[in-house]
Amino acid sequence: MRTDSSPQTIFRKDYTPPAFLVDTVELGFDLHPERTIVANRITLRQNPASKRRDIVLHGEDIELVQLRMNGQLLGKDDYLLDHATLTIKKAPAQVVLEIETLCAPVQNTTLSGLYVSNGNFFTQCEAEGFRRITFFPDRPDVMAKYTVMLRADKASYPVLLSNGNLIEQGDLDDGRHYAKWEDPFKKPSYLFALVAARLVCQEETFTLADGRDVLLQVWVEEGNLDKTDYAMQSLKNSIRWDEERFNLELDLDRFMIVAVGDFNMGAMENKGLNIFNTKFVLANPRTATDIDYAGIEAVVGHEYFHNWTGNRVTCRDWFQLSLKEGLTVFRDQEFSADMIGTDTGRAVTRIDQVRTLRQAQFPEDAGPMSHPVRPDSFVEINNFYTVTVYEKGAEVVRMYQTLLGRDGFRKGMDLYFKRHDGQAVECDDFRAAMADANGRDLGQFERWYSQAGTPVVTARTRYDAVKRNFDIILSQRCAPSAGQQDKLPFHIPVAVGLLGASGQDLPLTLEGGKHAKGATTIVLELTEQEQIFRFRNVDERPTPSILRDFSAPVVLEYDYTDDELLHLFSHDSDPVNRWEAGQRLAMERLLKLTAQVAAAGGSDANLKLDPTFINAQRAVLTDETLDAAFRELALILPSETIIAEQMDVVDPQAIHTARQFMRRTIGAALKEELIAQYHANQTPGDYSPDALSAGKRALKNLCLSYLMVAPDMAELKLAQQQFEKAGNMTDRSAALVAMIHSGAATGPYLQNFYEDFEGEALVVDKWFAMQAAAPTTNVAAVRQLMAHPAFTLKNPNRARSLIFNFTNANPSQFHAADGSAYDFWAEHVIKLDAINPQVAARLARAMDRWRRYAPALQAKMKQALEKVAARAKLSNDVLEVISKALA
Ligand code: 0A1
Ligand code: ZN
Repeated sequence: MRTDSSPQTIFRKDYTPPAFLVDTVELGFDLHPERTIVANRITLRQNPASKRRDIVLHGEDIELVQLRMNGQLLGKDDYLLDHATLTIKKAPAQVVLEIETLCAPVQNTTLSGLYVSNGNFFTQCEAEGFRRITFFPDRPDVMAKYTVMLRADKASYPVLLSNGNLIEQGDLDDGRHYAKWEDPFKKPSYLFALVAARLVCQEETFTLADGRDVLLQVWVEEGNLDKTDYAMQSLKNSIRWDEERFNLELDLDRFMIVAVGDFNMGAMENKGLNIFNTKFVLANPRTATDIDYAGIEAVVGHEYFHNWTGNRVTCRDWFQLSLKEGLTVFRDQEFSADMIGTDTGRAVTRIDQVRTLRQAQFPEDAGPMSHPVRPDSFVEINNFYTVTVYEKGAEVVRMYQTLLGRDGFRKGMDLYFKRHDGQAVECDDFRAAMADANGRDLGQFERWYSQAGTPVVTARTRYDAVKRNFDIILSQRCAPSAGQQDKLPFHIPVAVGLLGASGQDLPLTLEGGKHAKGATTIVLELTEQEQIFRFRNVDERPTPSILRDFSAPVVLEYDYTDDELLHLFSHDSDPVNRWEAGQRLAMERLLKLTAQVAAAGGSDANLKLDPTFINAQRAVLTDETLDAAFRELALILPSETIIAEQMDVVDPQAIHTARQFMRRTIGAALKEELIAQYHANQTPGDYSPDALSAGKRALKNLCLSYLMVAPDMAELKLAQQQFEKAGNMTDRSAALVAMIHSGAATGPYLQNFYEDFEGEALVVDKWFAMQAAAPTTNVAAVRQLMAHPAFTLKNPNRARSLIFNFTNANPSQFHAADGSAYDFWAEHVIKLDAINPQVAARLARAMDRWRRYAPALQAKMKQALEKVAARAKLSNDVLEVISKALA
C-alpha cells in the first residue's frame, strides 16, 4: 500500500527504452520468515538505444542494507532513494551492482513478491512483484540470465526450487541446506520464481518429439498426492499439442508445477517453475467437479503455452499485456477444443466462450473500467488483468485465424517466432507477422487494439425472387468510451450461411467473392461503416445464419421473426448459431416478462409463457441425436446478469422473478421429459471427466435443477438420493445446490457435506460459494457465514468463495432494496484493502454498472462508493477502480 504519494497515471505514449540493460543476475537468498536477506549482483551496461545515463531501480517494501557499485561501497549521497525507486545518477557505461536488502515474507499479506503460505515460501512477481524482493529495473523489456542460490532450514524447507536447472545442492551448518539453480534463457524479472517448502511431488520422465527426455514434476503438500494425476496428464497433453499444432518444443530439461493455497490469480507461468493456485491443480473425483477438471486442463495448458507466447517472446511494456495473454488464451481454448476432438465438442467450448464474453467482457467494455485490448493508460497494472485483455484479446487473435485460415495463421505464428524469439515486443509486431506471412494488409485491424467498446453490427436483408439475389446489408457502430468519442470502422469477419426451407445449408455464391464452389459458410469482411453483400443463384428466400461460430466479438442486431429463430434453433448446421437462436427466443420473452413483473409491482401472478417456446425447449431436450452437453447449453436460460445488460434501467428483482417464473413453467410443462432425461443421462461406473460423460452429468443435473424449482416430494427425494449416493463431487454438489436453491430445508445436508470435507480447503470453498450464490441467501446470512471458524479474509480463494459469489453471482440479494448489501460491500472492500489490494480491487469492481440501476438503488450504490472513496488510506488498486466508477 502506498500512502505517501498520490497515484500517477502511466501512459503508453510515454514509453522510453531503459537507460541500462542487464546481462546477468546472481541472487542469493537466506530465507527466514521474518527476516530474509537477499543478495543481488547484477551486471549492467548502457543501452545504445537510450541517451539517458541514470540507473533507475525499482524497490518497494524492502530495506536497503548495502549497495556497491563496481566494488565500491556507496554512501547515502551517491544515490537517491524514495519509496519506489533507487536512482544512481550518471552511472558509468559498465556497472556491477551488489545490493543487499531485507524483507519480511511472513508479514507480506499482499501475495505479491516473496511471501509465506501455510509455512512455505513462494514468490509472485508478475506484474511488478520482483521489486518487492530486490532493487531491480523491474520492467519486462529488461531481459537477463539468472543464477539463484537458495539457503534455508533443511527440516522446515526440504525442497528448494527456482527457474531452470538445478546445478548444485548440499548441506550447510546449523541444519541449513542450499540449492543453486541456473536458468539458461534470458528472461524479464516478472518470470522469476522461487519455492522453499515442505512439499512432495509426482514426477515422470517424458520424451519430446525430438527424442529428448525431460523431467516433469507436480509439487503439492503431502496429503494431496492423490490429486495430481489430472494436472500431470494435462501437462503431457499440452506438451504434445504444442509440438503438433505449432511445432513448439519444450526448451528446458525440467518443467515444474507447484501448487499453493494462497494465490491472487489462477496460476503463473514463471520459466520452468509454474506456480499454481491449488484450485487449478488438485483434483480427484471425490473433491473436484467436471468444471474443475476442465479448468485444470485449460490452466495447465495456458501456463505451459506461455513458455513460447510470453516467455521466449515477451512484452515490451505492460500495455502490451494482451500480446501474451490474448494469444495464450486463444491457444488454451484451441487446446481444450482439440482435446475433446469432436465438432460438437468444439462448438460447446465455443459457446462457453461466448457466454463468458457476454457475462463479463461486454459489461466491462460498456462500464467505467472500459479499455482497449491494448490500454493507453493505467494507474495500477494489476487492475488490467481483465476479461478485455484476456478474453477479448483471445477473440482478436481468433479473428486472424478466421481471416487468414488455419494455415495462414500458422504461417504468421512461424514468422512471429522467427523474427522475435528472445525479444520483448508489441502487439503491432504480432499483427505485422500475421500480415507479412500472408501478404495481407491488416492496417485497419489495428483498431481492435486501440478502440474500446463492443461494436454493434446491424444486418438487413432483401430477397429478389426474379433475379434470385439475396442481399445482406451489414453496418457497424460502436458507442463512445472513456477518451474515445468517435470510433472508426473495425475490420470485422462475419461468417454467414443461408438455410433453405427444409433447414438445409444452401451452397453459396457471393458476388465478387473467391470462394470454393459449394461452400456453405462464407466469411464476409465488413470494413466500412456499411456494406452490401450479394448472394447469387438463391432459389428461395433463405433464413440467414449470421456470425456463425461467433466469428467476431460483436453484438449482432437482426430483426429475426420467431419463425426464423425456431427454424435456426431446429436446423442450423452451425451449433453456435443454433444455440444462439434459442438464446434469442428466450431473451425476447425474458425481457417482456421482466417488464410485466415490474409493471405489476413485482408480482408474477399474471405471467404466461407461450407453448411455442416450451415446445421448442422440449424438442431440444428430447433430441437424442444431439450431444448432451449441447442440449444442456441450449436449455440454460440467459443469466440474470446478461438479461440486465439488455435493459436501460435494471430492476434486479423483476429480472429474478421473471426468470424464476420461466424456469418454474418449463419445469412443470416438461416434467415428464425432464425425469426421463434425468434417468437416461446417468453415468454409472467409475468417474471419468471426459467431455461425453461430463456432458451427460451436466444435462442430468440441469434436469434436476428444473425439477427442483418447485419440487414435490418425489423430486426432493431424487435430489436427496443423488446427494447421498453420488460417487463424485459433480453430482454431489449439484444435488446440494439444487436443494439450496429450492428453498427446501437443507441444514442437515449442508452440515453433512461440511463434515465430510472439512479438511479439503477447495471443497470448503465450494460449501461457502454455493450458499453465497443462492437467491435464498441474504446479506444477514452471509454475515453469519463469515463468523464460521473456517472463514478468513486472508485467503483469496476463501474470500472469493463467500464474498465475491454473493456480490457477483447473487444479484437479487446483492441488490436488496434497503441497500444493506452495498454497505457490506463497502465494508469489505476497505477491510480487504488493508490485507490484499489486488483482491480488494477485484471486489471493488462489483459496482461497475451502478449507473444503470433504478434511481433508488443507484443512490444507495453511489453512497457506498463514496464511503470507500472517502477513506484516507486506499491502495492505488482500489483508488483507481473507485474513482473511475465515480467519474
Ligand atoms: N500471467 C498469469 C496471470 C497472473 C497475473 C498476475 C499475477 O499476480 C498479480 C498472477 C498471475 C496468467 O496469465 O496465467
Ligand atoms: Zn496468461
